[in-house]
Amino acid sequence: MPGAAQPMKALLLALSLVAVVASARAGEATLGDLHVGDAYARASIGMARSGAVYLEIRNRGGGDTLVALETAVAEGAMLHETRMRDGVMRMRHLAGGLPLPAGETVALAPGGTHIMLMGLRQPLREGERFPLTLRFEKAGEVEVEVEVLGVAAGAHSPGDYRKEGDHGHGQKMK
Ligand SMILES: [Cu+2]
Repeated sequence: MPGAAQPMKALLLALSLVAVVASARAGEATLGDLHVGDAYARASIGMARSGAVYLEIRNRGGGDTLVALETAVAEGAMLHETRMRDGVMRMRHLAGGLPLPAGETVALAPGGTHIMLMGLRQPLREGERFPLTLRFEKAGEVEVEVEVLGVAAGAHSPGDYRKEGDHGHGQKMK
């Protein structure tokens, strides 16, 4: 049946287009040379008033800085870095923003730099999504849909500041 192949091909093409559109929406956004990907939050526990968002930003252009964040689900959203000091994990506000060097990918991950949500207005439930606005010093603003994953999501990720060209997991840049 030579005639049957064409409709099938058309159907497969349509399905793959749907898949592309869907993956471009969840947890991803593009603004000029900046691409935000893998944006997710961990589900909040009980009545917890804080949460954390992780994502990565690929910068194909010149250097920029992530300077501010805003979301409807929390009273405030700010950049934190996590550091071990005297054997204790401490979080520190990155007051100057997060530098995005030209041509590099900066990854925020559990145990490292993260976006802290303070004063949650609602619990973050697994499977839900919420919008987060990122403001860059030069590029301007972009909104990304953050996916809420499980409470321990990302626990095995390689950590902070992965650079492009650094292949495979478990290789940490120092
Ligand atoms: Cu924090």
